[in-house]
Amino acid sequence: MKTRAAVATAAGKPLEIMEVDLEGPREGEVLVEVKATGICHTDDFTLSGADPEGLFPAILGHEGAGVVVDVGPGVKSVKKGDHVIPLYTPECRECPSCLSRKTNLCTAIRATQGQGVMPDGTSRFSLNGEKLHHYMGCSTFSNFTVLPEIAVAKVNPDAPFDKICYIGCGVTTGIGAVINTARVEPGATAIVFGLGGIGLNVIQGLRLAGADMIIGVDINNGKKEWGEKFGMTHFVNPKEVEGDLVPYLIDLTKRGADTIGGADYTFDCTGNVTVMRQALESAHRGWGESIIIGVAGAGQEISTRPFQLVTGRVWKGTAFGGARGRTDVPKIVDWYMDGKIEIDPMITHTLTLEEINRGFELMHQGESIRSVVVY
Ligand code: NAD
Ligand code: 022
Ligand code: ZN
Repeated sequence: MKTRAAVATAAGKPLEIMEVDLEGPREGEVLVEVKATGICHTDDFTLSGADPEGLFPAILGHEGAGVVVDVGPGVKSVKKGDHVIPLYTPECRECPSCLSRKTNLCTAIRATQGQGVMPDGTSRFSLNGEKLHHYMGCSTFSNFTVLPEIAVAKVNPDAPFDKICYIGCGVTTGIGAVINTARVEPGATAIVFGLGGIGLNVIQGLRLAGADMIIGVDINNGKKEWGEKFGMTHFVNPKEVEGDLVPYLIDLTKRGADTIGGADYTFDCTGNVTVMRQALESAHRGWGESIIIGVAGAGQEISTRPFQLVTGRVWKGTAFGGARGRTDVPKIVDWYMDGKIEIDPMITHTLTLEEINRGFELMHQGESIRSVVVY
């Protein structure tokens, strides 16, 4: 079949909207009509050429929602008409990682996904007979896409596509980091570094978990109002702090009889390795945990003095918020439908596929929290 897609033809070039060829689903695969897709930082990282693993030409996009329109042989868990969210972190429930219960990083199709092809080693997308790469196993910048059955989460059909697509990455990453990775308890203190599309979801996750003190840190004062909307209790702009940021934050988190200070949980949502160090060092001595969510540039390194860990701070990271996609994503959609979490105000721009490059510009300019393309 033919489908309309935004194609990444080469690194550093704007996406080109065109008709491409798409083969139907093979064994264990499903054909999905993508109804909406978010534009996320990783799409930009790859398109820019900064991603050493980026492949071209490719169909990017990994934050979508749509409807199953066809299934290949052997598919049992979904059927035509089901509403689904594609998963860049699949959940096979059979590999050693899934069975371990210790990680969400399913390994069933990991190698081929990184090579931009389906699990059988081939691509379903082509243009004039030339192969186009899949991206993060999703390729949601195409109106129709083919996905492995284990890489779709079946969700409530009443949920609006143009909002729940964000659950395909940003919402689940932020909320999941709080619930699954940090396992924040009621009454906790927390610091969130970077109040963008991820950090705001960490903040609403902290509110949901019952955290008492939720400190947001951002170099952009415009983010104060945004943080407050989702549960932030204190705002700090590092550029306006006299002296060093870490001692300032440690002092701010001193409560009652605790004269040591430091937060129970801190989250990096910037991808900046200097900020990651500040986040670790502003965690409480003896038990504070710091969670890295931000993705740093290729080859970047983090550092701290080992004494920071010897004295009980814990450094952790999280991918897709530690969420097991087929199990957890439908629950987050239900939380949205039940009004337990908010998504609508974070979607600041809705675009057509033809306008997709403007979505990337808005992200560069820091104008958007999230831009969503509706097909
Ligand atoms: P964003 O650009 O919307 O937000 C980043 C925020 O950080 C901005 O508000 C910016 O002003 C602020 N900031 C920049 N430098 C800062 C500094 N020195 N101190 C404090 N604040 C600073 O980005 P986003 O969409 O929220 O994504 C954040 C990061 O999360 C990215 O690196 C992205 O790739 C990553 N991410 C990771 C996962 C995962 O599974 N681990 C999933 C999705 C996104
Ligand atoms: C999504 N991300 C950032 C913004 N939006 C993002 C990027 C990478 C990962 C997670 C989220 C990530 C963390 C750890 C891994 N990845 C490796 C997982 C593994 O090896 O099992 C990651 C993922 C997918 C891909 C590359 C890296 C890919 O499909 N190319 C989950
Ligand atoms: Zn993403």
